[in-house]
Amino acid sequence: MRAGGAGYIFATMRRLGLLIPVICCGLLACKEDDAAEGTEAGESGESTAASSDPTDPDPTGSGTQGSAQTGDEGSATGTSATDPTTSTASGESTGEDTVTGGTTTDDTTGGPPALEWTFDDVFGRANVDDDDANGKEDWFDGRFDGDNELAQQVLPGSVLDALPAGSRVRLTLSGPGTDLRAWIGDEIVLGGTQGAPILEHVLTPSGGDVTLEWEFLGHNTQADLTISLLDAQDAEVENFVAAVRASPLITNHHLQPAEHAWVVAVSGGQSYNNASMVQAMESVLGDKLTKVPEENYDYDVWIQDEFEWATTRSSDGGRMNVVIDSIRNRGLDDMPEDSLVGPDYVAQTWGEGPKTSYDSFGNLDASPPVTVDGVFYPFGRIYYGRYNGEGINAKMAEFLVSQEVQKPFEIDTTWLCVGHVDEYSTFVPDPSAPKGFRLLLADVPAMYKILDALPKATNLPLYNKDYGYGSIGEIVGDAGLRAYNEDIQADHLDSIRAVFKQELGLDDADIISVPTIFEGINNCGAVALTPGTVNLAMFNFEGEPAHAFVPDPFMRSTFGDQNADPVIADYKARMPKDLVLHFVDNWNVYHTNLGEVHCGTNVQRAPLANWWEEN
Ligand SMILES: [Ca+2]
Ligand SMILES: [Ca+2]
Ligand SMILES: [Ca+2]
Repeated sequence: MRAGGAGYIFATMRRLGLLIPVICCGLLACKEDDAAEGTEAGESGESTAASSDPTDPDPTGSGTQGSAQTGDEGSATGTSATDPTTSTASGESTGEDTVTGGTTTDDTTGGPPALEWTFDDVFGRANVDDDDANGKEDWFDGRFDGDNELAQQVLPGSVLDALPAGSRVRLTLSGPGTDLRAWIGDEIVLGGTQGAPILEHVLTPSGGDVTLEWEFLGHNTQADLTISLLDAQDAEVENFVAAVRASPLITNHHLQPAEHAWVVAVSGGQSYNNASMVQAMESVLGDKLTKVPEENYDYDVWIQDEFEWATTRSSDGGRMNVVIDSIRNRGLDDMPEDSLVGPDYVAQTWGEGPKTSYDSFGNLDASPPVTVDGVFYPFGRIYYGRYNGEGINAKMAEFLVSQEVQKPFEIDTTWLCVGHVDEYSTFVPDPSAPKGFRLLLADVPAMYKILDALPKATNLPLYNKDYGYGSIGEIVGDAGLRAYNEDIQADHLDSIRAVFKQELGLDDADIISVPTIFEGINNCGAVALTPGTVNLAMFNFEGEPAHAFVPDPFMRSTFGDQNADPVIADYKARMPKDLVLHFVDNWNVYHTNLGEVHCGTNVQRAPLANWWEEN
């Protein structure tokens, strides 16, 4: 059976009459019983009407930055993939399809070389950027010089020129015909154009290569191209099925090298000032850190929440940098358009309607590569807070599911006030770990174990100022707080741990428990009381040590002396040795405003694996 709803294409390659099934592997993270994944999320119905005419001066699909997406995967392979088990039973016996006319004959007779009727698959990327800076997504522009999102597929002259006289080549497209198209020169020969898509094109070889240039409307668009050899009587004597696919949109995980980082610098006096944190980052990152001016963006420091970096890549080496722009739309809303978007850089939005805190991208993350029940996910798996229909916008979730390769899973953040997955989880690289990483998970008993062993008289000036706990003793002696936290562990964190283990194939050795206790906010939910040290910024640049910027827990009397902080000492002992830890003051600007370092930073990362090679 086929897997993934669309990803696997059994191309039938007949060579000298032998039927050889080939799996064209562009899709990862698939196995047979994944077949239902992602097949319902296509939105081709919305995208096709507006997109079909590249010369249309005012396509209504200009809203496709975000809404026009992949085709109906259900039909993408439904008509063309050849099941090898049924093909062999169809009566095509050895020798039956031998091409005659001089190019091919049976090896046993010692004739001329066999015709190899095989062609390259196409692994491109959607043309969603604006290379010509005309304010219009390039798919809607038609052809222009400098548009680098077209993927070439060459039908080699070495094959075409050797065909018997009178031969022709028929190209048949099956799949979401309006969401992709093939050009020969300035002519669209297949796929989306004005009116109905062109599904068939017959060409007469006239010497030399024929180059198809494929263009895609949405990410992860998939189709099959059947390349048939017709004899002088137009009878089919050979065919080959090539996969034609646009890159899925792939989000980043923390094992990918960082390329650049952003933080919003604020300096609103003593009580609203992150200068020491920013300076600590700058001393390590230098010009790889952009300090975003607060005044440009309404003093919105939550840059993790406004956008998420992702990439699409093509097998010709091309890369599109996609800023998934949240529907959060607070102060930083314009920042991607102001300073990130340009050729090969695009901002796209999925989802609409009433936005909630769940739509911030502190609530969207991806694990490092994992193997789960024998299925390898080379790009990890996406996870986001969504539980019983409450969580990240359904359209956003649907889109991420439709990209298939990072098979998302939902996890519960509804018990939190802010409601983001980064409030209790993150991943850090660890070369010494069995899987090369550790999952950090917030853990209540681990914090009480530290605090219960400390002198109760230890003063806690910052906790006193903002939470009314003047000492360690006042925290550990608050029976209500302890009961509340024990419930959080039993009711939420234990099951979250189980979900991570199941969905990512982890065991306890892969997980580091990170001491954290929460407080409850009336009619809202839980927030970290002790700074959420899972909520860290992972800055790991190629060829440099991995630096983690972690909220200073301030579990001490004297601010300046981090060596006197028992929570820091404990944290250092738990973390991977290769990680360089920086404890930064995020108390006033972030912690007491219900976020931490991760919420206040954003990182662009380099892709690692090639989706078209993995299987
Ligand atoms: Ca354009
Ligand atoms: Ca382009
Ligand atoms: Ca481009």
